Amino acid sequence: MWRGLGLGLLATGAGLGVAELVVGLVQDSASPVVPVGQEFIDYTPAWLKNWAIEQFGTNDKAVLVAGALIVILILGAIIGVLAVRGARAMAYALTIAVGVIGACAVMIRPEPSLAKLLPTIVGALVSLGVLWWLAPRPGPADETGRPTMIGPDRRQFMLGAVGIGSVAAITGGLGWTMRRRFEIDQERAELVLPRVEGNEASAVVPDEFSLGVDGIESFVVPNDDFYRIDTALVVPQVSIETWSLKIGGLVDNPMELTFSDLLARPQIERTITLSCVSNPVGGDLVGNAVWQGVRLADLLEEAGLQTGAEQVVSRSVDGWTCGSPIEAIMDGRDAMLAVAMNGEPLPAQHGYPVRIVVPGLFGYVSATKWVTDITLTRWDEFDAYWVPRGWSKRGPVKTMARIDTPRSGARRDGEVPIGGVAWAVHRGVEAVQVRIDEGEWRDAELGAVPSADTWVQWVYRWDTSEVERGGHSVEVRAIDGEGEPQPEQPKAVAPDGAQGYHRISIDVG
Ligand SMILES: Nc1nc2c(c(=O)[nH]1)N[C@H]1C(S)=C(S)[C@@H](COP(=O)(O)O)O[C@H]1N2
Ligand SMILES: [Mo]
Repeated sequence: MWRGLGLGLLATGAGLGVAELVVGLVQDSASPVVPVGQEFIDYTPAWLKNWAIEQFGTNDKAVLVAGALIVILILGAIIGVLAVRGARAMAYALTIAVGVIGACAVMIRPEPSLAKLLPTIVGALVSLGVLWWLAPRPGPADETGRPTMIGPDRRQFMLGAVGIGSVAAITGGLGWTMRRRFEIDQERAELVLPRVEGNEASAVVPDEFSLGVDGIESFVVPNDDFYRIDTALVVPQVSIETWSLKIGGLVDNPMELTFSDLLARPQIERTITLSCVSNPVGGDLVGNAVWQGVRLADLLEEAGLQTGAEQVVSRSVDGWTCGSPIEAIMDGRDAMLAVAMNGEPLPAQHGYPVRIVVPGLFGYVSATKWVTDITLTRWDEFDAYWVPRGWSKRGPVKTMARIDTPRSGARRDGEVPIGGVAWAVHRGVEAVQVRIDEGEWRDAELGAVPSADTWVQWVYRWDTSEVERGGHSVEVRAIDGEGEPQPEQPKAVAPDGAQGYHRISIDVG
């Protein structure tokens, strides 16, 4: 009896779990649970419906889903008992019947489709599989010719149960998390952001910052090409309906803002280069985008910073943390709570609906995506996520120049445009210099920039007509706005960012 109950619940749970995973993976597919519940409602007598609404109010949807689940699990338990009591055919038939009812419920809802049926079909097959595997079934006849039963012994059954239970829980949880991405896509597509004062059209990317040289990364990197770094296995799906930001710790007036509170505040728009501390010399974990949002300094001012606050710890919905020096946020630069990237609401993977951007700090100490909490504290009070993992507490962006074109090893002759991008975020780039075969440093031509917070395009037109045929080394360095040249000594990315010259070779011929 208990074994039958357990088996039935496992088979049903595994079916529901895997079905949920399919819902999370396949856009436009549908869980059978809600439609079954809906059908059930349509046939519920009015008095019961009214009673339920009175009792549960706006939770009636949750109650409905719970009710449908309970009914399905009870059926599953009955099926399990049938299966261990020798009525296996009956158990299979009932499982299929439940699947068919689920499928019918899905199909009579508006806009039926095959994709919608998929989770129900897969779920029913998984339930059948579990029944077949864990219920005793007839084996070959013994020597006296009598039928025998085979199936898992007690230990195998327990192991199987634990395994299947875990699979059900994991697939169900994962599916449930992932399905929300389809809902967030919809919400994000419909979201209209407020205009930025003084901006006619948002995020127009002016050509004036481009040198027009083929092969150099575009001045503003489109959202789809922007590098992505985070610890999230599944991109968090955070609705503006439920999002809020708490500001607390060493402040006089702790506050909590909703998304509409944030949108009601004055908006700024700034072009800021974001880069990752793990970017190797010459790497592409760096990008430049136009961010719209609210100045963080104004908010912290309003919250009433207390003396002694040194570190601004921000936390994302998935528990990731980072700590930024308070000076970097309060010294007048445009640190912001960003809601838009290149004229669109933040893409989910870049932190929808709200992230932090601080010009001049590496991402791991500033750029919290899906941010939901800001706590003012001291340096010795808290170590953020990457600090105990061997990374520096402070991470100012290092001055760096990168060669984008030509690719190393390319064969060229005549006039060769050597070009790329260089950044010293918030200090600005004063000059970029190129040297061939470790000769003299020669100034490259720089593109225009809107501020010291962005990278700059550079190009050096190398005349190779007098140059010996064969391989030549090309190196580049940037000099920041304080006149400080980028250091030559190579360093690895840990603990506070790579260092050294980007170097390529060009084959003249
Ligand atoms: N919630 C959260 N935010 C995060 C991270 C993270 O792991 N989780 N990684 C940070 C790091 S290391 C970098 S470099 C930037 C990258 O931002 P992007 O993915 O939008 O380019 O996000 C930062 N924000
Ligand atoms: Mo990073």
